[in-house]
Order: sequence, then C-alpha cells, then structure tokens
Amino acid sequence: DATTTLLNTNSFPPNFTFGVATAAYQIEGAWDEDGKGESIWDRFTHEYPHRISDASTADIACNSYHKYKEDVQLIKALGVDYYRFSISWTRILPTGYLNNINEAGIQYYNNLINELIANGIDPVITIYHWDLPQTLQELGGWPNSELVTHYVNFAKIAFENFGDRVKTWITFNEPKQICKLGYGDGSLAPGYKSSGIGDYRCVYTILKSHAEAYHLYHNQFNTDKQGKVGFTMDNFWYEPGSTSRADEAAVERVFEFYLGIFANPIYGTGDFPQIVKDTVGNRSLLQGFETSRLPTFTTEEVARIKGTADFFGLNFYTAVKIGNNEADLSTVSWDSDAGILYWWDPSWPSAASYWLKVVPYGIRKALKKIKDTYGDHPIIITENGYSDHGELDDYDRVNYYLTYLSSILEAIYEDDVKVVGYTAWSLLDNFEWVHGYVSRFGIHAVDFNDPNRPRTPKLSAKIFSEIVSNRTLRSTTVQAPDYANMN
Ligand code: GBH
Repeated sequence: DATTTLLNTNSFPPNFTFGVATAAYQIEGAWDEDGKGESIWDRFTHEYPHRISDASTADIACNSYHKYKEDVQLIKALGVDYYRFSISWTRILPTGYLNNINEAGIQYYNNLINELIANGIDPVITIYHWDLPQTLQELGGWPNSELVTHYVNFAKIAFENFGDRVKTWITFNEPKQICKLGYGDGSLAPGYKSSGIGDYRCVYTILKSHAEAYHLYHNQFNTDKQGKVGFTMDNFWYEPGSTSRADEAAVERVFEFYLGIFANPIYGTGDFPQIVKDTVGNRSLLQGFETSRLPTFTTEEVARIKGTADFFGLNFYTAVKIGNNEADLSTVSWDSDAGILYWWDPSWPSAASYWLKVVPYGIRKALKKIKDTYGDHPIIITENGYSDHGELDDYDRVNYYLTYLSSILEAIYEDDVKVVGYTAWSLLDNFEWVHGYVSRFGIHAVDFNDPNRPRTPKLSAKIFSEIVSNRTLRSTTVQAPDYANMN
C-alpha cells in the first residue's frame, strides 16, 4: 500500500483557502493584440533569443488571452477557492502612461474576473509580475524612483475598474528577482548589470511604490473594508554550509539581505535592516563612494512604509546552502555586500530547474523564522510548485506537493504559524522566463506544438483537487504502482 506518514493533525484549518496561480506574460500570449503595448519581456525575448534556453518567446504562450474561459473551467474543476493572476500593464496602458487607456485591455480582465466569479472562484490580482512597459524602461526602469508615480497610476486604474469585485491584491511579485536579476546580474529582463547600485535603487523604488499603492487603496477604494493588500516575496530556506561560526553568521546575513531588505521595511521597523545599512554603508565608504550605495529612507518615508501590508505573501520552493565569503572590497555587488556564497546540497533531489531541490522541511522552518522575526502576520503561500519536463503521470510533482503541504501543516499545528492560504504554481505549463518551455510547472499540461494549445490535467491536478475537496492530507507519499489502489 501507499506509504503513509500519520500526522497529529492532517486537516487544514476551517478557514484555510486554496488557489492556483499564473502570471500574465507567462500565459496570455496575444502580445501585440487589441492595442497592447510592448513590455520589457517582449523586448528581451525578441531582441535576445539566445538568452532563453529554447530561444522561445511568450508571444502566444498558452494563448490564455483567447482561452480564458477554458482556463476558468479547469480552475473550477480543481475546486479551489481562488485564482491568482497578474494584470499586464501594457495591455491596460500601452504606452505605460495615462495618455492612452486601452479599453480592450480593461475589458479582457473584466471578462476574466466576471467568468471567475460566475464560477464561484475569487479573483486575486498581482498588480506587477515583471512585465514593465518598455517606455518606462527607457526612463531607466525601477532604479528610477520616478516610477513610483507611474506604478501608482497603473494600480489606481486597477482599483477603479476591478476593485468592486477583487478583494485581494498583491502589489509586487518577487521584488528580489525584479531588482537583483533584472538590474543586478542582468539575467532577467531588462538585463541590466548594475549590482550593488542599480539593484538597490530598484528596491527603494519598489518599496515606495508598494506603500503608496497600499495607502491609495485603503484611503480611497476599500470602502466596504473587505479588501486586503499584500506584498509577495520569494525566499529559500537558508542552511549553513558548515557548523562554523562564520557560516552561521552568513546565514543570518543572507536572511537580512535577501528577505529582510523588503520585509523589515514593510513588516518590521519601516527601514532597511540595521546590518544591511551598516554593511553597505561601510563598504561603500571603504570603496571610495561618497555615500552609501544603499538609498536612505527619510523619516517620513519610514513612517509611510511601515505596516503597509494586510498579509505576508510568500513564494517558497526550495532550500540552499550558504557559506561565508570573505569581504572583498574590489567587487561591488549585492552578494559581496552580503558576504555570502551559495550552493545546493548534492543529496537533495532536483527538479528540472537547477535551483529547485526537494527539501520539504525547509518550508516549515522558513515559516517559523518569518513568524519569529516579523510577528504573527497572516501568511499566504502565494506560490509553491515543482518543475519537470511535462510528464502527465507526474508522481514527483505529486510527492513534492504532499510533502510540502505536510510540512506546512506542521508549521500550523506544531509551530503555531498563521498560514491562511496555499497557492499551487502553476495552473498551466507556461513560459518559464529564461528557461522558456524547457521546465514545466503546470498541474495541467499544455501542448505548445498544437496551435490550439490544448490543456490536459496531470495526475497532480487530480490529487490536488482531492486534497482541496477533503481539506485533508490522507498520505504524504504516493508511489507510482500503488496509486490505483488509493481510492
Ligand atoms: C517564481 O520565481 C516566479 O514568481 C514565477 O513567475 C516562476 O514561474 C516560478 O517561480 C517558477 O520559477 O536560484 O539564485 O540561482 C521563483 C524563484 C528564484 C527562481 C531565483 C529562479 C534563479 C536564481 N526564482 N531563481 S538562483
């Protein structure tokens, strides 16, 4: 029989909610249809095909722009409570500015939202999931703090048009990736290399943009008081590379430099963590800079940012080993400021994505660390998932979900962490950024060779829908030959 590990409590709490997630650029396609403008991801994939593993684009992707009704039926069949999707800035504001408001773009999201609600699914909107208008990149993109105004203008249009039906908002998805990879090492669009300077300016702009959108929503839109605004950060579980004091200290630093740099302003003191301010400030002066490379918040900005979230959004996938890296002043970068090196334990089983190792206990430990550091905020796991090469009998994905969900139950019942929701990434196989269509995260397969982009539920969709309908984990492992006997 299937191996079963019994938990003290294997049912999710009564108000716990389940959902599935996607992002606009990764699924919609229709990249230039009905008036949509060009985003930095359109530009990046068209201009630098060699930087995408399979030289692909998301020009068509899953074609969800045309197939959204079918997607809603897949979501409905799962029985989940909500669907987390993002809105494409250039579908709504093709120029990035207010001079052209594209009604067709607003109509698309109205249609999607109405279809979801008609099928009993709550819409959850991510306002920004990486597809900046190219026009705003021409201003320098996120390192330019003028983007605060433009972001808030976009958010306002979303609140005005969708706020009557959408009650859960995520201002940003994974700001660390936006800044560190987009403007630091240049591996994601727009591909700029300004680590230790441009990436920190990006962090500064994003935190201020988030805070302004939060205040705007609560001051002007949330009249029924039903709405919530949160912020979604990605975080790995960080493990010391050895038992040395130096590696233990490196783990404390990486937590502050990778998560605290966002979480401390919003969920903590309102400012960057002290160790981040001190380290970047000291290193900057030693390196001959006039002032710290890390922007400084004014007292007013600290007050404006502190406490601006109604929930803590967490994208969680994996663990990583962290080692101390001796301070090297010749390098200007976020990671040399953090003074860390990272690698993955070779004993951890790997997904198709090189960075995604299966370490289920990591999610419990990370949740506890977040609670211990920032207090008892409601936490929504806004993404969790596993990549393979598109198998329909995706036992490895099923076991990933079962073991991670079990670890989340331990966080809830053993560590008393207030986890209130869980979101599977992803509804569909989709455009996995620089990995194109090589690694697949969907619980539904998409045939990208067929112009109709047919969807097929994988085994994981079936198991996930069983968990959602029972609100209970019946086992933590499913073995291939035994699955047929489980029902
Ligand atoms: C998320 O990023 C995204 O929100 C989503 O759009 C995406 O499709 C999904 O997860 C799956 O990738 O590990 O330091 O070598 C996931 C977190 C962290 C994955 C950074 C890629 C590469 C840099 N990402 N990682 S590193």
